[in-house]
Amino acid sequence: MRQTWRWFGPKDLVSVDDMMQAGVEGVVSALHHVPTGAVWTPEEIAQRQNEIATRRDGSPSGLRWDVAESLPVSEDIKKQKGAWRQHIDTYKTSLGHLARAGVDTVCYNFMPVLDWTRTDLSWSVASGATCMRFDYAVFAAFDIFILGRKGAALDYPEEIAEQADDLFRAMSEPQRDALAKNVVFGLPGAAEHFSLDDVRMHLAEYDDVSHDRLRQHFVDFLSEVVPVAEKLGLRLCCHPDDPPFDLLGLPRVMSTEADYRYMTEAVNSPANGITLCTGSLGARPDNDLPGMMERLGDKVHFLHLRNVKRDTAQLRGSFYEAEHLGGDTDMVAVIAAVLREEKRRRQAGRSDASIPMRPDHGQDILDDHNRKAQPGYPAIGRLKGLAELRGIMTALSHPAMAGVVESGK
Ligand code: DNO
Repeated sequence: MRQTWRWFGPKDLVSVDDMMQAGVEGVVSALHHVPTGAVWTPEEIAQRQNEIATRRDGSPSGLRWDVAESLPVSEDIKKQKGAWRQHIDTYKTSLGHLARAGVDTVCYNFMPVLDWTRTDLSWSVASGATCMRFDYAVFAAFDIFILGRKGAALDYPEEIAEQADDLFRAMSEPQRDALAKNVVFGLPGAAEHFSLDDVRMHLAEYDDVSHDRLRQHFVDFLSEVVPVAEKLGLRLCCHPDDPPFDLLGLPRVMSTEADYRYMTEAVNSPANGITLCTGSLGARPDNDLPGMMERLGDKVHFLHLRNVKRDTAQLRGSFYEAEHLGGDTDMVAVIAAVLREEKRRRQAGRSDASIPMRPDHGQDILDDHNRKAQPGYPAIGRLKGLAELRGIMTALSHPAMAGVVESGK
């Protein structure tokens, strides 16, 4: 595994120098300031590469930009409305520019309107650390009462809708505003910043987009961009829905193993791959992460290693972002499955035998509380996650463990 680290660019409060001290081997970044649908130009790409390659004192960092996350897919492409054909051309152009610059792994997602969604960006756990949380009843309160989406109450189990009612009544105006902000404005690095009216307008645009239709639009998009990526020697990798179930009446089509199987088979190419995000997928108890890595591993081009603790056994429910080894996903089993996949690749002579991973998110601990970097991307909490994951990777890669890792026991 190649140990990478997400960097939001020069505005990131965690610097290139910081990530070097965390011992990372490569960098994940994006041109967040370029509006979705516009070309990532060679000049802008070169500038970001240069920023990554340079320490604060001007000396070389030795780091390179390995993964683009995300090259965003426009709403027009997802809906097949407006400028969608032009946006697909733009996407292909940006892929060409990235390939020529040597950035060969490109992550994206296909979630309508909202990317990852949380109700609390700073939720306290017993240790005094804070983390992000998705509370289903609080989210329902936002949807039914703050956003006021028509028919929203019917999308929730009765007891959740009742809890949402109580929660909403107990909230002060500032608390309601803060919740709306967490849900719609809290996305790290998002180019767009939505108001509630923007969200309402976007939702209305999806009135006639069912799951099947969104899935078809996704396949249409892949049919266009995957052959281009394949020729360029790129690896595209789709990030799962987070959380992995429908929100706000919008369809979500990348939430399960079956979804991944469908999309990788619909356009079968080594360039059409997966970002296995154990945190996003792990919010659903029916996603067996070690098994998914074992079965889909061949197509996994990028790993987000993160853990969540679920409140319930329901398919849709609340969860919080646990420590990397502390949640419901068996991280040791996932890493063992990754190591087996890497071994298969080495034996097959594949050039992508070392899969880039990043410690995804992290709890805010110690000095993170003062630094206040991007939600989910603290310096120390992430470093702790990386150190723990690295420990497992190192131990399981030791010759003494060879038999154990290979037998999957
Ligand atoms: C959240 C991230 C996501 C991810 C996109 C990929 O922390 O993992 O925002 O970058 O969904 O397109």
